[in-house]
Amino acid sequence: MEKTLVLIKPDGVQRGLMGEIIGRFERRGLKLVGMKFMQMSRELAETHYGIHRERPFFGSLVEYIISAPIVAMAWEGNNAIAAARATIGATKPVDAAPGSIRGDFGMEIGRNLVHGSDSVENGVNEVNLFFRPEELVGWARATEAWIVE
Ligand code: IDP
Ligand code: MG
Repeated sequence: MEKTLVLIKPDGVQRGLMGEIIGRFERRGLKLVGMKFMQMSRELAETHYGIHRERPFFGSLVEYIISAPIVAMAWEGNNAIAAARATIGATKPVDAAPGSIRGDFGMEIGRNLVHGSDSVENGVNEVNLFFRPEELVGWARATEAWIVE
């Protein structure tokens, strides 16, 4: 089953949007299999965003993501990566569709509220970066047959 790592970034936490953001994934039908409230270390941030190391915004991106607590979540489902990315919206909030998290709550790319894995492979790697195997919870959801045919 596909897994995606979703982070509520420091702006989402500081603005009191944790419940709102979690609720959107929950209502969508994704299944929560891991969650922790934490503050990222610089080392974890530089690893997580390592692909952007050479980009001009890398320094400010790392400072932003470690500046306050985040919520790290692992969500599971068929096409979990694509479903979560659509719920999150385009990277630039001004381009994000209304109804998406970034389209409803964001104004700037450097304060875009949420992270979501962008491929199946990165979903696996990012979930493993934030969660030990024993921190992931396999559970039978009572509503499963009403969400998955
Ligand atoms: P994504 O979060 O939609 O997958 P990526 O291109 O992977 O977008 O970029 C990772 C994060 O880096 C973005 O969510 C955003 O916080 C930040 N970022 C990307 N491009 C810029 C930029 O041009 N200026 C400032 N921050 C940026
Ligand atoms: Mg990305």
